[in-house]
Amino acid sequence: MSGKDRRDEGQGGAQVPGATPAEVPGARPAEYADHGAPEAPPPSRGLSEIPTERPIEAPALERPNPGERGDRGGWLVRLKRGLGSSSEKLTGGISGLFTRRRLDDEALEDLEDLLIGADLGVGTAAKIAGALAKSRFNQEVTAEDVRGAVADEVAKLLEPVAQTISIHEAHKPHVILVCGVNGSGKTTTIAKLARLFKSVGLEVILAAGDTFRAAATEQLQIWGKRAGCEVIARATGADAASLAYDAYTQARSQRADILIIDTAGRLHNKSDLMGELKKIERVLKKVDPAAPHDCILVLDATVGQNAHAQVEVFREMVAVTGLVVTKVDGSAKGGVVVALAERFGLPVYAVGVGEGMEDMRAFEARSFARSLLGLSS
Ligand SMILES: Nc1nc2c(ncn2[C@@H]2O[C@H](COP(=O)(O)OP(=O)(O)OP(=O)(O)O)[C@@H](O)[C@H]2O)c(=O)[nH]1
Ligand SMILES: [Mg+2]
Repeated sequence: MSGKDRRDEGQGGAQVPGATPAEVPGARPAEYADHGAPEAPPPSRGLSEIPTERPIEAPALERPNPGERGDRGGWLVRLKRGLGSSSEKLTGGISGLFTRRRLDDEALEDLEDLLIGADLGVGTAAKIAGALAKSRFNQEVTAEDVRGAVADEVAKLLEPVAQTISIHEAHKPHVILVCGVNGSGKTTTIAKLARLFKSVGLEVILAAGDTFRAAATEQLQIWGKRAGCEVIARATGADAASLAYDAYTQARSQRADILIIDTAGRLHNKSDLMGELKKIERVLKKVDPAAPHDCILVLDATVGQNAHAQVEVFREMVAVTGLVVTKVDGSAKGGVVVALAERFGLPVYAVGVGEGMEDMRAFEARSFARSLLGLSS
């Protein structure tokens, strides 16, 4: 099947569960009362940097200098290692196709198929092939030329989604709901975010909204301690929405800057659990209709094509504002990040490059694109 044939087939997303969330079990209506109109639109404080090779205004954060080898090398090496399997597929494939070859229709179609095979998505593959056709049609090209040109196009596609999370100070707290499937890296990402926010002097409270497993609460408490954040938790089996509501009112009364709410990992095809997530969102809105102010979907980069279904279904349930893509240091299927950018256009706030609290970086379009094509930055 050619790339062109595949273009009309869509991405084959999973079924969206038609969840009709029930009322909060054991809800206490008086406490769920509306706290009045939302405050005047808050000024946006650009928390401009997830720790990255770019300098950041973060007094407590060890900041890598832009030109310094240490961190830059470290992060790029991990990114390259992580993207290794996708990168090999692409670079090997391109080398196989283009040992001096005229960039005619057939060559473009072969390239398009290769890009689709590397998870970049049908739409992206067509765009890249189209851009190459425009600039180099019928020219003789080498594999190097093609890799460079593809990397440039991928970087262009990624640039609009390479954004940082903006914290609105006046929200007090800015509420971040974190969701994703089991084991995608939610709790670890929360720890990384907490550390980052604390490092720029913001008061952060964490809510252990994964009330299903005692171990989940303990895990967040350990991370909270390390990051120096209060963790609001309840007994195992407590209602997650109720906890989220109470955590929000408490964080509000304490004038915290940020509240990050962990949630249980849920399979996107389990409608009851997805309904529960919707319920959490709904009770937060009783305090402030604009809450949660951010809803981060955490995606494990190693899952490949399944990420499409995850984004699709979580977006049906809650207003996802951005993505954090984790395990980019593992055997990541990086191509899918490009496909997601093209298909959904959701901001990618950060990427996870390890299990430690410091192992999060800004998503940088050019570095990512060039690593994906096996090129040095
Ligand atoms: N290599 C690597 N491992 C990661 C990264 N992020 C998370 N992990 C690991 O992935 C595993 C799952 O991480 P968690 O943060 O517990 O994931 P979760 O989404 O909270 O999981 P559940 O609560 O069970 O749904 C842990 O072993 C983490 O150390 C990352 O960026 N890179
Ligand atoms: Mg967790």
